[in-house]
Amino acid sequence: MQRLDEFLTTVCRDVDQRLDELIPSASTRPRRLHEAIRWSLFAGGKRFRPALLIAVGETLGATRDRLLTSAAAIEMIHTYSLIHDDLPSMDDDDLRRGRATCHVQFDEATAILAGDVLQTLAFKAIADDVVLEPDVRIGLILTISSAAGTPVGMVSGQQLDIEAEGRDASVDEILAIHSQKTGAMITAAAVSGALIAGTKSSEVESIQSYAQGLGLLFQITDDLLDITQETAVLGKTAGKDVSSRKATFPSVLGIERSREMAAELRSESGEALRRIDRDTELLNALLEYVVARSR
Ligand code: GRG
Repeated sequence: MQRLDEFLTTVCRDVDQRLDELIPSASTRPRRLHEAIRWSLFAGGKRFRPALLIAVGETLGATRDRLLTSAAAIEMIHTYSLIHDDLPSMDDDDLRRGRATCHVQFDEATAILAGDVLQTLAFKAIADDVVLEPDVRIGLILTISSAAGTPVGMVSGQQLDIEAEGRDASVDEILAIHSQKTGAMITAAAVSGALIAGTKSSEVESIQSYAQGLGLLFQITDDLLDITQETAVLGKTAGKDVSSRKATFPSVLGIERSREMAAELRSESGEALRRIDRDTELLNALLEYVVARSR
């Protein structure tokens, strides 16, 4: 869809520009830290979470100027999670976004610190975002910190994921792991767009339902791509879930049932969008994008 392609192109351009403004330059001391952050951040990620935040915000009437810093902050937290996920003590990966992982290119200590400081810079950027009213900034910090943390956020989901490795997991377990590990930040991105637009609570609830389905759909597609796609296209090691005996949707449900579940989630998210009295074409197109993505 041409409108989505154009939208994603402008989002990548604008978010990268804002990230460049918010992150210390590579020549700022300590240079190695800032080089490491920039190595992982500007490595060609899809910018899906910023795109979702901006798509929701613009659909609900916010200007891009109000959305960009929060979109960049969400991407900083996402990139920190990827840097830490790739560490030897976690997934021990050497390829991410088509290049060497941060700890391989630099060293483990620098990668840990780069991840840590991406998280602190993200919350500082939101707190400092003078185009937003103070109560909106507090709402964003609460929403995003809850989604990134525990007890039902990205870090708790990562812990559950590690604990489930190498053994059979139930459907309920897999849903808990992925709604926390991947879904929480995707939902927070969408809700943040709605908060910045000053949306009424009934619409925020519909956006939340849409994004919860979208988050699980994103993960099921990710699990299927790990089996069906090549390393060169993914930009990360294909087949890693199977070799590490990860708890994934296909490992628990099988490939066919995972595909059926993806179709059900797609339809439930579409239903949630129909409850919003706006032009939701872009948000629908993002659903299709997640179903059809190849990397
Ligand atoms: C280490 C605290 C901590 C959390 C790690 C997000 C995460 C939790 C781990 C990433 C591992 C992974 C492959 C998760 C599956 C779904 C996912 C988040 C994929 C990566 O996101 P994309 O596809 O990546 O948006 P790009 O590179 O395009 O940004």
